[in-house]
Amino acid sequence: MAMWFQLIFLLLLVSNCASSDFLENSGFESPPLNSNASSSAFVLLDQNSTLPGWTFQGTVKYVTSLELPDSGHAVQLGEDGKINQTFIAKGEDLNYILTFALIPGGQNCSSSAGLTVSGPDSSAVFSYRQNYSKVPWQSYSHNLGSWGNGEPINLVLESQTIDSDTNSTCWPIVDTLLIKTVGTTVVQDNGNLLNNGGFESGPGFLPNSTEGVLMDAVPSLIQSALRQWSVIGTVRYIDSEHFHVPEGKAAIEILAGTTPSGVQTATRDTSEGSRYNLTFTLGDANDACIGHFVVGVQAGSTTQNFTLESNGTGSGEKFGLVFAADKDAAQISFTSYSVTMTKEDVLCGPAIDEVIVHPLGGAASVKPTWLLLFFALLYLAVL
Ligand SMILES: [Ca+2]
Repeated sequence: MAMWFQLIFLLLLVSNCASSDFLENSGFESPPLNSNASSSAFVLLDQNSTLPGWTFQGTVKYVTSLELPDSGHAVQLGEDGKINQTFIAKGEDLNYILTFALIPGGQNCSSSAGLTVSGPDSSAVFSYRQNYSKVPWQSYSHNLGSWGNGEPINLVLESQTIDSDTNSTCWPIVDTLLIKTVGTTVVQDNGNLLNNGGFESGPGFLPNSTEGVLMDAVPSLIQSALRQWSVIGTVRYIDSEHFHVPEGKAAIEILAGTTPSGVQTATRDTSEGSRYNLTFTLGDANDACIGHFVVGVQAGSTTQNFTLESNGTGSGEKFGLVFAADKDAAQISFTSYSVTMTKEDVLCGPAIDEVIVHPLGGAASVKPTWLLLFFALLYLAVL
C-alpha cells in the first residue's frame, strides 16, 4: 500500500504542473508608461513608452477591447513588430511550455500575418485559422525546451514578415501568456510501456478558455508540447473542465482537415518479435460533434481501423489490438481521416485517451526456444 502512495506522490511530483508566474505582465494588464493607453482601442507604442515586463521593437500597439480573452488588454504586433521578455528557469529537469491566446487583428483583410514564437533554441509560426474555435480567438502552445535552474530563457514573439501590401494586412494580437513546467523525467506508469499514454502531461489551459489548446504538427517527440507524442496535422488538447475526457484531466481530440491528423509515439522496452496488447479509449469530447469517426491505429507493423458513431454528447469506448513489436521501440499512432464539423462550423473529431501497451500475458511472450528446452528437460526427468 505504502508503495502505491509513494508512486502516486512521485507521479504528482514529476508529471503534474508546477505552474507559477514566470512572466511579468503576462496578460498585458499593466498599461504602457508614458503613453495615453486609455485614449483609444489601439495605441501605437513609441520610443518614449515602456511596456512593463517587456521590451519591444517595430510597430507594436497596445490594445484595449472587451472582445479579448481577459476582457482587457493585449498587444498587436504590426510590421516588424516584436516583443520579448527573459525569465529565469526555476528547478532542475523541467520543461517550459508556453500557452497563449492568438486573436485575428481585424476582418476583411487581404492577408493575415502569422506570429513567430521563439525560445532560445526553438521557433514556430502560428496563425489564426477559421473553423477551429467557437470564440473569436484561439489558444496555441509552444515548447520552450528544458532548462537548468537559474538559466535565462528569452521568449520572443514577432509578427511574420509578409510580401503583400502591409496596409490591408491583419496583424496578429497576442494575450494571456502562461508558462507551465512539466518534468523531463520519464514517468514509469504502472507497467504501461508507453509514456504519457493518458495525455496528462501537456500544455497548460488558459484560465478563460473553454476551447482547449490547438496543437499544430510537431514531428519531434522532444519538441512537442504534448509530452512524448508527436503531432500530425492538428489536434485539440482538451481539459476535463470543458470537455468529456475519458480518464484524468486531459485527452486529445483529433481534428482532420484537408489532410489527416493524429498523434504518434513509440513504446519503450518492447522486444522485437514479442507480442503486445494495445488498448485505448475512443470517444467524443461532448462538443456537439456528430458523425462517423474512423481512426486508423498503427502499432508496430499492424494497422487497423476503428469506428465510432458519435452523437456528440460525450462517450468513450475501450478498444484494443494485439501486435508484434517490429523493433525495440515500436511506433504507435492514431490518425483520423474524416472531416467532421459541428453545426457552428467548428472542426471536431474523435477523442483518444488511456493508451496502454502491455506484454501479452502467458506463454506468447516467452521465447519458443526456452519453452522447447523446458519440455525437453521435463521429458528427460520423467524418463
Ligand atoms: Ca487522460
